[in-house]
Amino acid sequence: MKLVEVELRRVRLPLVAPFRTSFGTQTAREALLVRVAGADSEGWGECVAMEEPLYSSEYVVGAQHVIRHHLLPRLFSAGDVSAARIAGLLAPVKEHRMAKAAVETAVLDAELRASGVSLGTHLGAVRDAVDAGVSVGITDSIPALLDTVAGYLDAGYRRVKLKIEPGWDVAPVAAVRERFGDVLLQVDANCAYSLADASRLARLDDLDLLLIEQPLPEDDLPGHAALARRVRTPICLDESITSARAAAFAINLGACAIVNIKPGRVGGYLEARRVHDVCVAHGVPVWCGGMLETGIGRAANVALAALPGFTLPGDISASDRYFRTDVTLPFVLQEGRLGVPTGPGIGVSPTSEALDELTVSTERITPA
Ligand code: OSB
Ligand code: MG
Repeated sequence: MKLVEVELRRVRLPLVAPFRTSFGTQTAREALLVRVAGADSEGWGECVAMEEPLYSSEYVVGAQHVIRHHLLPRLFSAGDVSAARIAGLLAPVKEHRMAKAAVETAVLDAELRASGVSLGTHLGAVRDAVDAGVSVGITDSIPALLDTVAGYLDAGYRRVKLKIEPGWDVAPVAAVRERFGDVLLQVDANCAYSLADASRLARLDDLDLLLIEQPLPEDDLPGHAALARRVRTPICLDESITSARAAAFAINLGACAIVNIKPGRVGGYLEARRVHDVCVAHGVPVWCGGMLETGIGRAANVALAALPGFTLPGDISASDRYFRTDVTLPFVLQEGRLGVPTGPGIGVSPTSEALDELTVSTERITPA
């Protein structure tokens, strides 16, 4: 397609409850939506960068700047762009994967809408619904955590992930295991530990966790490999996995036995599929991570999670776990699962009422 106009729309969605992790507390999701328009097609993508650069170096205002000033000029001057060519066209710009992913997704959505093919079908989905997991933030007390988890299990979630950090790990996780029996349970540290904490993390081994996600800093693959030799619980990487090549390297080093795939973190859904393929080839299970997406990003994540290698439930929850009002029609749990959209492209669009209510700013960019 030839891009005629690109709209960068910042939306702000209050969270139904604060979400606390080792890197900070979120009370709202400020998201960047990208709409691309061609002569007779349009498509949507969501940039998953957060408001501040605390999960990774990208952040929403920076992503908007890089899209406007460094990514779009390359696409405008390329003439006819297809999603498959975008990574190559944008390769001169270092990193900024979340920004690149949002643009590539919007173009891919426009192409698929024009040809009437769903993203799930395009990527190779083999399921029409995916198991929903829920990521539970750090709370003020163990009783508060137990109440929160009880609510999610009542709602039907099929797997629970607890955020941990030094000072909030063995005791709360043990309390959840004790109270809720054989629920599928895992933990996520967002880089908050060091190798010196290996014996502490090994105390989680008795709690039958599916995995420990990203215990050490993202650049410490040797540390994760050493830790993996000292704990029985499988190590899963999130922040460290920035590409299919990074995944292959980490797996070969013994730094992880499971991979969390987040399309934004690896530069888009096409690279995410390659990460999946590399992991499947190595016998490494994958699951789809989340970044508190609106319905736009969620729709695409559900499609990805329907690929065959996604054998563990993802951080893909219903809209009401995050927001009172989503930008799309809400994703709703059905027996602990979310249906894969079947319409063309990502299969959903923002509703104009929600956009009117939630938009903070709109920037429209046309080729010079
Ligand atoms: O590390 O997986 C993470 C949210 C924001 C940034 C990083 C992470 C998360 C989550 C929430 O764990 C996943 C979700 O429900 O979207
Ligand atoms: Mg994580």
